[in-house]
Amino acid sequence: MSLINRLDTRSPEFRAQLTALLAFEAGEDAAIERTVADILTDVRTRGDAAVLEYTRRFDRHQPADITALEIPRSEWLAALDALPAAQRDALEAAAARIRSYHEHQRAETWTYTEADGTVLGQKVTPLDRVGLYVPGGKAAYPSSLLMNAIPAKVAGVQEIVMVTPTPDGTRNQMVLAAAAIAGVDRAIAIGGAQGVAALAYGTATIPAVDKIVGPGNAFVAAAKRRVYGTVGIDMIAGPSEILVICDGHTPADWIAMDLFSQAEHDELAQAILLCPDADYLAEVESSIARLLPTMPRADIIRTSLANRGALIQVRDLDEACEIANNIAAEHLEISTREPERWADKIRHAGAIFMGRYSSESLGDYCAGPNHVLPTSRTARFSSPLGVYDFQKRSSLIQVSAQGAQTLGKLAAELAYGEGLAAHARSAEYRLDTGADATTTD
Ligand code: HSO
Ligand code: ZN
Repeated sequence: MSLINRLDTRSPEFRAQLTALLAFEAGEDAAIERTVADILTDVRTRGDAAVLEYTRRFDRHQPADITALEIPRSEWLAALDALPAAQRDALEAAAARIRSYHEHQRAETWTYTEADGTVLGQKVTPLDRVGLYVPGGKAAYPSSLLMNAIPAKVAGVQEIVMVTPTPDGTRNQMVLAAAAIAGVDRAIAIGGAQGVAALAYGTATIPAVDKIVGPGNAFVAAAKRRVYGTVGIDMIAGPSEILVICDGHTPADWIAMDLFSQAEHDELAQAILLCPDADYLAEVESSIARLLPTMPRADIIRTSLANRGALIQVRDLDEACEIANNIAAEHLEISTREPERWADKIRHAGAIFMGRYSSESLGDYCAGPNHVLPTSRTARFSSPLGVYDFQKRSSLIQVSAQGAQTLGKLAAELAYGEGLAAHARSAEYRLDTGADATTTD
């Protein structure tokens, strides 16, 4: 069996093969949905007592009471101090770069004044309080904590409440250290649907937040979907994806490893290479064969490449761009000469890595842009997580006495047309009809 699927755009079956390769349904699991619905209701009605019970049951440890689940700041600071110096420096340097990148995204309040003195605008306000879900176990990535918390801080969010399950009571030290660096305000050792419920509804000890962000398992995703509306949520992430467009002149090992870098996340991750040069594709395939056994996560990579990976021969780079727009990948590497030329043609991708030196892994950790990106073709209509996800807008309307004349007539006309007389009269009161149109200033 070959290591990775080989496709050719010239083949009559190509479109069908590509569609099959891209198909990914997160799917709703009825049993999970029922369990989650019950947990949400229980936490909503019984608060802390329910949170404590579920934590004891699912996380297999016996906290004395709910307050024992708060992870005190002294513990995060100790975790930070205990980190090997090189790791701490790297986390801090990455955090600084992520912060300065996101500072460019901050939206500001704006207004403009019309000729008659009417002022219109938009006031930008950060969310008050954000809940950050951090998974427990092996997929607890400190880098993801930075990517979620820092934009919220840059937006001006006053309080970030992190929840993280601690299976068997074990706390991930690098995650706690990252929380200290990112400026998280509180950390609570709860997780699963009960953690999401506590954040959405609030309990006596856990404050209700306005938005919940961060990745989680199927229970967390189902809980987030269900509390949406009571609170805001971020996107529900699918498996990681990398799409590489290469002109055939980047060392084949580099590209093979770039494909591995996302394939190693998950058996369902997707790694695809588009290239016009058949010899180069063969070279990458031999790099894959040679390098794969050296990888600690070889099993995951092998499954991911065999099921969802592909080396695709294209007619030319124009066709590669067209296919890339169709795939709308989470990450797109353009490993060619003059990458700007091809990037110009890309309309749909979560992040575009341009040139042979821009490996996706740099974006995952420290280039600066966010690594929380639209997956499963949602880059067609959505964007990377950013400061704008933690800011909201209010419209500003300040109508001058003169402006009220023109707008009042317009509004009244439309309001009578809709049969809404109070609207019309309210606007007409402010028309300068002489009689009692007096105000105090
Ligand atoms: N590539 C992942 C993010 C990540 N990579 C975290 C390493 N750590 C998002 O698709
Ligand atoms: Zn990654």
